[in-house]
Amino acid sequence: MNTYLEALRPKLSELDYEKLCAITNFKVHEFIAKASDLCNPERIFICSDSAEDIAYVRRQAIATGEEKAILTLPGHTVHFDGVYDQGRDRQATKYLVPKGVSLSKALNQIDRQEGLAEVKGLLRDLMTGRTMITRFLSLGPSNSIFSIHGLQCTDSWYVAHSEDLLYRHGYEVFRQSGPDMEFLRVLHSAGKLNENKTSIEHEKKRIYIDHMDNTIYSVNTQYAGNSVGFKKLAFRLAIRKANSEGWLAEHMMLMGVHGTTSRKTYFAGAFPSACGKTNFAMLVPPEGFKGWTVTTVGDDIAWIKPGKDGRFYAINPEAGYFGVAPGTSYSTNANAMDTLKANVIFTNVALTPEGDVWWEGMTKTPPAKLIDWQGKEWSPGCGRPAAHPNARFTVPASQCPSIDPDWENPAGVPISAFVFGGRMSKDMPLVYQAFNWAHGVYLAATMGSEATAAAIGQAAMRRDPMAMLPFCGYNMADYFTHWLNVGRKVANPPRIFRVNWFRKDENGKFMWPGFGENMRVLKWIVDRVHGRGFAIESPVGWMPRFEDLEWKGLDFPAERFYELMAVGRDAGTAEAHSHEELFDRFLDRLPKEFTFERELLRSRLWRSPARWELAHEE
Ligand code: GTP
Ligand code: SPV
Ligand code: MN
Repeated sequence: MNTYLEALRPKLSELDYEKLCAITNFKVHEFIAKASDLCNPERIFICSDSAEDIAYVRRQAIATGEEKAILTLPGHTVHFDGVYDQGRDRQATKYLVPKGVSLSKALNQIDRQEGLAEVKGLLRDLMTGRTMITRFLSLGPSNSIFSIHGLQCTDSWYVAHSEDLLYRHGYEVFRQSGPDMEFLRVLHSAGKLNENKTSIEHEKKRIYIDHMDNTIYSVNTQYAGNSVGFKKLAFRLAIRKANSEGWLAEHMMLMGVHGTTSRKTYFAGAFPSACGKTNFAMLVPPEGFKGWTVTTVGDDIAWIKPGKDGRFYAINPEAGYFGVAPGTSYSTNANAMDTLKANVIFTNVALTPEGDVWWEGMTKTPPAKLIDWQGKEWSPGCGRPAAHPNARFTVPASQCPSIDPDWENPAGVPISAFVFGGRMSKDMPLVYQAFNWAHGVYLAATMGSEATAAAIGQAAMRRDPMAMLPFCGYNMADYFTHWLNVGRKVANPPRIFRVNWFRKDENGKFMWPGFGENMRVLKWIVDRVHGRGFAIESPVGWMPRFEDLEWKGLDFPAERFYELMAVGRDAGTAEAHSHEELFDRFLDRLPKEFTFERELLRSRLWRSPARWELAHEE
């Protein structure tokens, strides 16, 4: 007799009891029983992959008030998070480590016993009177060597519904695989809610990662980045697993580009949160690119493994997008807008009097009256944004018109280049290519970016190596070494590029039109990858001349392009100097190559004129 199953029985319907019995993995029963013991829900709902169960979760999200149906858009709902719950919370997110162990000085960590006692204390009896929903999910396509499975227990129908849109169903995998299948575990409670069904005890928000037990605890939060365990929390566990097994789990979008003559070329790109991954992955080629197609594989996370043919292969472990709404419009990202036609949860957006959604940048002129993301009346010019800057949409990837035909290929897609880009309003050129793998890893590791709304309380300019600083659950220096090593192991590692769509002129205006026009940069990258594109050696890397980019359909003066590409010697030297500050934090284990690369950068800058411009080279 399985005592866990028997203990759970009184809280399960007959049908749900059967669903749970059909899974023979004893660890599943154990996790759910312990979660139930701790949180004390009134009942437990076992969500299978059936359409009926999935529809029930969505209906409950609306019935409980966690989501509201949008009357003008059938199939759409909206959910609001609390004022203090509008992004990933770095303060509240901690790694549990045993006594005397440190994963890294730079990480937020807490003694494992102490942390477990604290978070379990907060979770105790928190689901009283509520239903605990259990969701079985698969990260990655079915039958893929990449895929990892997960189980989340939550008292939030909104979270359970979001997971349905973002991940592949996994109940059948759990049912069919025997008693030994490994899986990730997440226990979440939204905690005390107000009358709007918003978590209120934000001082008691905790997100604890127990890598020793592959378990995540999340409490008193609803923001999906903190509560949907398989988004950025399981990602942290995957990063550690990748490190120990010789592959890469990255904060990257994945896209394919098909030109008029070339084969399809796949790219992986890391841009820090709210710096353009979703938009780049869904890029709509502008006029002048007839015959070119861009396809989307993923917009946030990529798992990358060396293949037998000397190339890297990547999959998207997710099956949906949790994308930034502000700035998304038919002119910036038509693919995203068309993806949003059905089955969407909007979060923290503004509502029109008709009950439709709106966010900054969605239309040129805002509606005359809105209810803002905090439920207050809003009119243009009132001085507040109507939607929160980190307002988002949650939507299945399969609805994206540009979805790549191979996005679910269990073997992944072959990667030809890595593109890294932050949000830099000064000094950082539009595009350049690394001289070699080690230099490329250095460029990626020193990536800087200006603060965005995706995380709470960021410094104005921060270094965000590979866009991974918020997520990497071990020493960053070891992570850099891991990157250098995986590149050494494959015969043909991807080429590495740095891009920056966000340089501003003296009036504070973006100098580069961005979005679809990024295709011009992308085409040069495709050309370089296939050994066709021309480049000049600059102090920072290989750069295209004006005539190396395709300009058909865009009136962009050469002088302006050269301004965008200029490298200031003093600014470059200051930049190189501040790399030192970054590396000091990880000094104990910093790869030697990084010291050499910094020295080489300084010497190239020392030899360059005060303002290095491509035009001078001609
Ligand atoms: P996360 O989901 O947080 O990881 O973000 P992301 O990297 O996917 O960023 P996303 O594509 O959602 O873009 C974030 C913000 O940057 C949005 O407001 C976009 O409109 C804006 N953005 C994206 N690409 C460009 C661009 O090429 N130029 C300009 N000016 N803005 C851009
Ligand atoms: C990010 O912040 O990078 C996101 C959103 O993609 S979250 O799910 O909060 O991580
Ligand atoms: Mn992200």
